[in-house]
Amino acid sequence: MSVEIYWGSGSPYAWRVLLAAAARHVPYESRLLSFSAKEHKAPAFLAVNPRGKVPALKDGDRVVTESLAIMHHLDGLGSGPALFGASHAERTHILEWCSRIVSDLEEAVYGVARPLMFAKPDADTAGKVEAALPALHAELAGLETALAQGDWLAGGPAPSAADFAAFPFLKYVERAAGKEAARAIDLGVRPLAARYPRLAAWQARIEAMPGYERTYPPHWREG
Ligand SMILES: N[C@@H](CCC(=O)N[C@@H](CS)C(=O)NCC(=O)O)C(=O)O
Repeated sequence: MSVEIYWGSGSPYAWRVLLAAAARHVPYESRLLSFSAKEHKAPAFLAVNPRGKVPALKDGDRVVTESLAIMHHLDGLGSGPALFGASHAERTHILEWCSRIVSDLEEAVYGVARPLMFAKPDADTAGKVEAALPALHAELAGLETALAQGDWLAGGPAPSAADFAAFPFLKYVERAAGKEAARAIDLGVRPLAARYPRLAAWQARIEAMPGYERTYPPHWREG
């Protein structure tokens, strides 16, 4: 029996998990929930995850929540290069990267993206975004530097959980940079390749992965 993955379109956390399933060739039943219809707060899903958050994975009677833990669970089910490394030393390094992404990259991305994605554009939007830009660029520069050593953030010949933890946040900030409210602000992320050529090439490597298309947020295709 294949696992079930509950996810929402555009959730960077859910996207991580779909990328991990694709990379590890884990077959899954897609349970796409509609945020606008509040399906993630409906009784049917609260019975799976009482916290009402996606992603969640169901594997028989077992439910796993939290994107990093779900990626780890998928790692145990899949084939091909392990997302959390093959040795203790590799796992330590990959977890180090994942923690850095969760604590620093996410916050830096949200600082810039949230005022553009959700707030009503007003005089303060530009101020909030501009105040958040240095932290974002510090994180992006850190990723760019890491990619000077090889194709993947945590090194190694194949993508790890660190790459899939970071990738959706890069896409998220690029999408925010395309919003109407961002027109008057130079965010320095579109096109990404202009300032961060290695990051752009890394994105392209992930996008070329078999199964990538199934992970792409469906409502982003509509604009
Ligand atoms: N730390 C969680 C974050 C999950 C999360 O916040 N998901 C959002 C969607 S992007 C959600 O379901 N939010 C609904 C809510 O918080 O009520 C993870 O890594 O999976």
